[in-house]
Amino acid sequence: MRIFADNKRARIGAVVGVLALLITMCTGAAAATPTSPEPVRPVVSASAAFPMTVRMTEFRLELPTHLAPGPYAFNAVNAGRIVHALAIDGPGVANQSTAVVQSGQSAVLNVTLVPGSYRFYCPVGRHAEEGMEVAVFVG
Ligand SMILES: [Cu+2]
Repeated sequence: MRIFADNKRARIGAVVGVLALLITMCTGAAAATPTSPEPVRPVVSASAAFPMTVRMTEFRLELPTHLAPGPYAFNAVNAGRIVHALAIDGPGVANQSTAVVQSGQSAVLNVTLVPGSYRFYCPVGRHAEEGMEVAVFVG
């Protein structure tokens, strides 16, 4: 019984050691990123889309301008008074867009972002030129 208890303690010690190593590795990777502010990070699972709200008004898009690579589910919320939509253009994403979103409604756009520069904009009328355009750095 005593041997079993020691074994269990040793196994717990090993698990704690591995976790500490993983945390150190993650921290090291974040510290190596030269840009600031720190990117908004997706969930740990590489396959699950990270939900992120993009607020649309006249004439602005509100979202972080620095994101970590990974799959995202952008929830485009129309908080304005007229119709808008969310479109994304960049590496691996060729002008993907939600349908037109009515005032008070929302639509989800699923895209996977890779390191590089992206343009988030509203493709309705001249809304992008009016200010509904955001450059987002992924990395
Ligand atoms: Cu718009």
